[in-house]
Amino acid sequence: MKAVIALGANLGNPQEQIQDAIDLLSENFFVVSVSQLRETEPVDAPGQPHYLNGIAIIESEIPPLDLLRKLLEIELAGGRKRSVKNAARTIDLDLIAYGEIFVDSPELTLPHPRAHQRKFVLEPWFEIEPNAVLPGYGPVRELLRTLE
Ligand code: PH2
Ligand code: MG
Ligand code: MG
Repeated sequence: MKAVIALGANLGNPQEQIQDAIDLLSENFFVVSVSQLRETEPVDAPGQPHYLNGIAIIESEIPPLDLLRKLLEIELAGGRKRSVKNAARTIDLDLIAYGEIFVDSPELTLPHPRAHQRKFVLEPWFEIEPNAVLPGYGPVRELLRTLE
């Protein structure tokens, strides 16, 4: 199954931290593709530094919660500290979609509940997969159009 992972960082050296996270992803999974990284305006995070954002698509067959835990492990390796919601961070790896799996648990919601509203997720995803569909929400192309 393909898993779509959003990459983000806005503290320290975002470029380097995202590259390190991609390296760790590729030690654990087959990385199908990685988008360009782009600087984006912080969303719901007033006064923070700009983010660097991108998307990685990997191939995986492990259960969704195991995949989530692996992503959290990679975040920890990248110096991620958790404080308040949406605090600035050295590295953020968000599981956006995992095949056609739907999950609604306290630990994980799949697909990601806010991905359909976030250009910083949809634009890089569209770049590497123009025909992508966000399960339950529709084609990424259409979602982007409604955000214009
Ligand atoms: N992540 C957030 C909150 N706001 N804004 C941008 N531009 N990029 C992000 O990755 C981001 C954000 C919480 O995860
Ligand atoms: Mg996030
Ligand atoms: Mg996150």
